[in-house]
Amino acid sequence: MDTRRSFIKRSAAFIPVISVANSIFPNKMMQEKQFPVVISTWNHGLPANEAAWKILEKGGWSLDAVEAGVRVPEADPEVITVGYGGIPDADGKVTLDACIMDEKGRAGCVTFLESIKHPISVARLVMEKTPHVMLSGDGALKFALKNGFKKENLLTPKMKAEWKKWKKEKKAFSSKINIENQLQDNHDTIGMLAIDSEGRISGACTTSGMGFKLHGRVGDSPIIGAGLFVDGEVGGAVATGSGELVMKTLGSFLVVELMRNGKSPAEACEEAVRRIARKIPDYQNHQVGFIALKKDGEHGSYCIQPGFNFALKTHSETKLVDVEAWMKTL
Ligand code: SD4
Repeated sequence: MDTRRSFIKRSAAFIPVISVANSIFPNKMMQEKQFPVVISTWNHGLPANEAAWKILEKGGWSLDAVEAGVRVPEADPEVITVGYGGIPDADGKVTLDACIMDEKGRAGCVTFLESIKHPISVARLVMEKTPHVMLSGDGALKFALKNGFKKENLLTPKMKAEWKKWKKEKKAFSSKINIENQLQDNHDTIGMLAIDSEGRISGACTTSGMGFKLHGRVGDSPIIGAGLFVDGEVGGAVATGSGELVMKTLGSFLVVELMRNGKSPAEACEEAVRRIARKIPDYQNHQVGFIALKKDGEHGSYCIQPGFNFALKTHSETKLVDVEAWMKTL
């Protein structure tokens, strides 16, 4: 039977164990509540997050989760801005950009890659199997084929017809993207950030880029610091929208640095959009959206034009979040 004395004795032994555990794992309690967490850009982020979640909920690594997540829109021909079925360039070729980064700051990218359905997995192999960060064009294709990837035709009949129509109309090349397209179709580049149950953050970004771009054009999405940046000590950010604006301001790196200096993810994204608005004269003709995730699980976003959203998944929530826009505040 429990006497008061024996109870106090057992409790006294238990209390130091808890406080020692809390001092060794100061974020443990918080992590159990908030992690895992995954966020990704646009409506197509919802099914992508589900694929990532399958890995995260089993205690898997965020790097595996973000790769598996973004492979979903890469393989989906209905998503016309990523991977298979993506809008071709001015020459009628589907050329893909992707990058991936983990909590240790390891990074891999591919740019201007043709005929490979899953550029994100090639980017991961660049990171893991080469001393380099980026492979491009024919070199990236050669590397992919050497590592077991299969050549596939990524131009769907639907996109071939769109390209023919575009050529016939002889529309001038335009660098304005997302505004009309986004409002009609509401889908675009996929960027994803995830923190696993051990608090490790990773990110991935993959796209077919701007529709009908000049052959050889590479956007921000595969550029570390522009389309994606992850620092395991701080958090991560990804961008979507007109890559030229993001590259000129090194947007994702900026968002992470602003978080390092104390801004919340939402404040950091807003500041990066304000930077674009200050530096780039015709920014009003473009869309750019950032999403950011701090290493404690706090997330936020901001964009130029209304219409951008992101998908969120945690233990307690699965939802799309509409993002506040700079143009609404003018
Ligand atoms: C690019 N940033 O190639 C990509 C395209 C994109 O939302 O994200 N669209 O410029």
